[in-house]
Amino acid sequence: MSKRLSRRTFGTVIGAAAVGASQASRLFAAGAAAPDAAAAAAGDASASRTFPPGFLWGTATAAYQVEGAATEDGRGPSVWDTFSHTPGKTNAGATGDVADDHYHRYKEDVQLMKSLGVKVYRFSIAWSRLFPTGKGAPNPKGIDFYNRLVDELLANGIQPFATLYHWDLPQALQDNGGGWENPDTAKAFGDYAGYVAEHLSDRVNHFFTINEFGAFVELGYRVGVHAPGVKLPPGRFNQTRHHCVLGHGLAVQAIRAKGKAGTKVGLAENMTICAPVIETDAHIKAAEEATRQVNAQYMTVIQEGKYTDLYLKNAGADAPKFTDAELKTISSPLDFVGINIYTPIYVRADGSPQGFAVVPHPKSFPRVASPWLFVGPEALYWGPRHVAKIWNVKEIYITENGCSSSDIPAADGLVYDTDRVMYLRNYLTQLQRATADGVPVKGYFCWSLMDNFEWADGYTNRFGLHYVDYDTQKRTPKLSAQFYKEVIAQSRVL
Ligand code: PNW
Repeated sequence: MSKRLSRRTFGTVIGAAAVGASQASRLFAAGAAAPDAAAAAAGDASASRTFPPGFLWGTATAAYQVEGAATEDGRGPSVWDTFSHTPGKTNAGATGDVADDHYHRYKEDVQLMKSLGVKVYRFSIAWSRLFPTGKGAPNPKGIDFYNRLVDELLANGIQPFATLYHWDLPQALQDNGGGWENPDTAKAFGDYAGYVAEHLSDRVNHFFTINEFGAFVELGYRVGVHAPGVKLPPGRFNQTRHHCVLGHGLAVQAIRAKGKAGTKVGLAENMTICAPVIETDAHIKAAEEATRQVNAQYMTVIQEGKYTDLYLKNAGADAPKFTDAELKTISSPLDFVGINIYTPIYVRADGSPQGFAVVPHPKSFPRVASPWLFVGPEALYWGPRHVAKIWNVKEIYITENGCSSSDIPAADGLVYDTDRVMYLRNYLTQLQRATADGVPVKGYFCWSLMDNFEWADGYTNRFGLHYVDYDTQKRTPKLSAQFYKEVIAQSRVL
């Protein structure tokens, strides 16, 4: 944050924490209940754990992970249908054919949200329901589903936040020119985005263009473990990255052109979060520079309108080809930035020309059920703080954060996911610290409302606040749902 903010809040935070400790020990010694939100708002010691007024609590899902109904009402196949139906690509051959059957059970799922008390819900729209082959004539039954969902959410007091692309590229676009390898896909994405804005922006005020370049492009087009399962050589791969950010920019422009006045647009990116190894000025500065450089191919070019010199230099002959007009489109101004945050990397200052070094996680670094998910709660402090400080962003949402767990129902049928509660409590503590320091985080979407199709991991590695029995489609709130419900009710870390 700015010097002004950090100096002003420094004393407040330290002061509040000191009072908080003594107040808490008095309360618990007396066996009293924890202080509630009213007391906190009145300046009680617990205020240090409270979120700002109007903070938006939510949950998130994505179309292919929950909807099912893969061939219903004219939906065309996406790259994830093809990939998951290819033997050996997903754990135990799992597909999203049925998933959580949310397409038919969305009303029940809205009630789960209502019971949690969320004010906002982030879902994604399946491009191939609206345009079965990615472009051309729309399928009216496609948008009908999202009309029903949006109306149901609003009728229950929940604001819809819609993501336009959560990885389910229409298969026809992949077959015809290689999907995002082809700049025509960026153009088709812009057209689709305009169509959605035209039809939903009377009720949906917030749109995210693309979810996680950092996952689907890398895993789908370089590593090949996600759809479409391609392993491109570096030059073609960097060009594909470029087409994806270009698609984002074209979608921003289309939403502005076709959406109702006042429609807000941003993205939901899993940028790499650079936490300083120790919170000294030198390491913090190194972490800020690292943030720009390690996110050069996506977030930095979107925010700054150019690729960093270091990115272009390292890519050499494999650097993407681009025009100034494309860079301008890519950096079209946004209303907000969404960041999906699960885990940090650690950065230290060093004497190298780039000024930073990434410190690899030791083998013993704690993780949860997903092997990539290292537990580093301070990611939820440094992520939004870097975005606000480096790019002067005024409206930030945490568009995903969550924890995978083994989640085995106990004898009483409930899931006591104390690991997820521990994870959320520690991450939210760091998010609250960010808001207390003046970082403009406006809302938080917990991933996920319910267990769902976890991509190549299939139905293992559950991330839900609700347990889903995939044989019966029964949803049961886990301990973490009870925890999150209390957090929301009091808008403070518990
Ligand atoms: C995100 N990694 O995916 C996605 O946006 C969600 O659809 C997904 O369910 C959620 O996080 C949990 O995984 C990721 O390997 C998948 O680093 C893989 C990675 C990161 C994010």
